[in-house]
Amino acid sequence: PFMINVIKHPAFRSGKLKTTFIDTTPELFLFSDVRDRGNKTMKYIGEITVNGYPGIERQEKRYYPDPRKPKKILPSLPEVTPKSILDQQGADAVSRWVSGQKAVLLTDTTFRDAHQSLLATRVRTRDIVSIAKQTEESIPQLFSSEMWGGATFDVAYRFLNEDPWERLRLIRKTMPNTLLQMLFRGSNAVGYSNYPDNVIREFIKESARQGIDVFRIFDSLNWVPQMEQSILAVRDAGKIAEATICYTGDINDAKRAKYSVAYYKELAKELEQLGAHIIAIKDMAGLLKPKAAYRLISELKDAVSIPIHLHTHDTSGNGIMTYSEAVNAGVDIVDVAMSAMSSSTSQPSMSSLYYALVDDQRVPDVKIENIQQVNHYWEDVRTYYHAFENGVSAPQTEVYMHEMPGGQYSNLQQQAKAVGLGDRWDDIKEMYHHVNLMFGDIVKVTPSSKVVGDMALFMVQNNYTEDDIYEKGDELSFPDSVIQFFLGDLGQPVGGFPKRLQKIILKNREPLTERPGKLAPSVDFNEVKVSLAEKIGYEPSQEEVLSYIMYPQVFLDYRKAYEQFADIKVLDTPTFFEGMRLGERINVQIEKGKVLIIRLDEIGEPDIEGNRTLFFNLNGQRREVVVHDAS
Ligand code: 3PY
Ligand code: ZN
Repeated sequence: PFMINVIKHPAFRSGKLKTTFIDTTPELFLFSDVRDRGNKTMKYIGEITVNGYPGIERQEKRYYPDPRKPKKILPSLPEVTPKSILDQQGADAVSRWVSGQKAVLLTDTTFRDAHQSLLATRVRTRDIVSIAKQTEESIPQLFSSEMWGGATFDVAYRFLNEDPWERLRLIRKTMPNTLLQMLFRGSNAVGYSNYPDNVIREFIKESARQGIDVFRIFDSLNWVPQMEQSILAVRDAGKIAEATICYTGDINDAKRAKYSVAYYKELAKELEQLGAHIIAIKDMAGLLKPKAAYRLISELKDAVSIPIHLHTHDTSGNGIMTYSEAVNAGVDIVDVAMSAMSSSTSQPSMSSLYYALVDDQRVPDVKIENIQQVNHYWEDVRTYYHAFENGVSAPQTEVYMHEMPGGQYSNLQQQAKAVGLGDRWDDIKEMYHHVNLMFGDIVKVTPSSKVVGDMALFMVQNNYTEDDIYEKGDELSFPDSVIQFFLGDLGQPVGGFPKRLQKIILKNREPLTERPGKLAPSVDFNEVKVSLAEKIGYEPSQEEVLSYIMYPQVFLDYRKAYEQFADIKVLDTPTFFEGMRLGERINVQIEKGKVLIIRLDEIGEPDIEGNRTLFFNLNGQRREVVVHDAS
């Protein structure tokens, strides 16, 4: 085909072909490059069209509207933005500026926690970047946009065939005037286990270099030593260290004395001492009831002099009321999401909060008309992800019983379905509550929440009761995450481990009492770089080395998929998840000025090996793709 193309070229036909032909006609190479991309893209589309997207049921592709975009954005330029203060005067100045604001400030979680909590973290870079510029223009007064970290890092590579670093760079470029915020799991960074201190420091340095301004640093057991290194690294990078208290229990319930107001105040003071610029209250399950919010925020405002940033989930349906009380008590910043991506297991709605406070002196300084237009986009885009909806369409007050974080709810449900326990979801929630008590009532958030979830699944799957664990525990092989937790690999829980259960689970192994990161030998980045280079065939960047350290197999699988399908983040989302309909035509812009026009003409019957031939038309030429039908 390359030769045919050469022969058809006007310069060749005119007979004026010179030896410099190749040099002066680079479009021929573009052509072969486009063709190669086309083949890889059709291979992906063929795979999805025939076999469906992994993890969801294969289905006929639906018809989706083009998402609505804001038509007329009302200008609402603030004099200064927190981003300009950070860049010009540093993190302490941002902290002071926040404290001086009368209106409550907002963080928009639409790009991170909202979809992690509603749609199993599946929202793709393309759908975020498409609205990023207009989001910034519509709400330039945001304190920050939470758009990275948590589960998004892992899920981007593992399920979306995307590079999370590239997502960060693209959003950074599109939203230059907004503080970009990430969720950072302290010693676990963006993973599920502890990493050596030098990995934590290097990860923060690289994320800051690529555009993160605010690091919300938490530890899944509220163990302060696990956050210290991260706070220092963020300060060294000149960025904002938002040190975090995870909220669990109920400060107004005398039976949950472990997690009292005094406990939270002590924690806040310690974190301020360590150099935090802001204290975050991370109510990851949405357990902070309205009156408790008033009390907690009031007392924390007295205890520390830095701003308080409140994060909650609306699972119970009480989120706006909790925020309203927190605003009365003087909270500085709250986390909200675009309405279409809010409520239930996600954050409360930005526009609901606006209207709830509209006659209040602390009403957020935003243009509601702008927010509503951006929201139209999300109303449409959310429909692309219908297969990942977690089924929670109404308030779930039983969250006060099971205490499952919003971000875990949809993921654990998927996990349960995957092991055939979909119909026992109510039992799993009940068991989750029970396991928490067996573990001594611990803080439950990634990764400690995963330990509780794994144990609950294990017990429900095998029909074990609590008594079974104590009586037969010596012969049982517990899930790895549970063993690691009791070994102290995630750190020390508040009040220590329950000794009897720890003995049963560890058998004869000795638990750690020190900080795991302190004992872990430093990683030699150069050594990793060399061994990774051998595996992927080129010299990796520092960000790739970091990704590989955190997720070795996931990263290698991503590279393999990339070799096979090239960069498929350019595909529109319906095609990405559902493939193509017969006769459908799509345009795929692979770069500026390079478009693949792909039409699916025919899907052949499977041959004796189960392979189907799909006939496509790529930019006017007929092409075949063979796909194995796994059904
Ligand atoms: C995460 O760590 O991913 C969370 O969102 C915890 O709430
Ligand atoms: Zn959250």
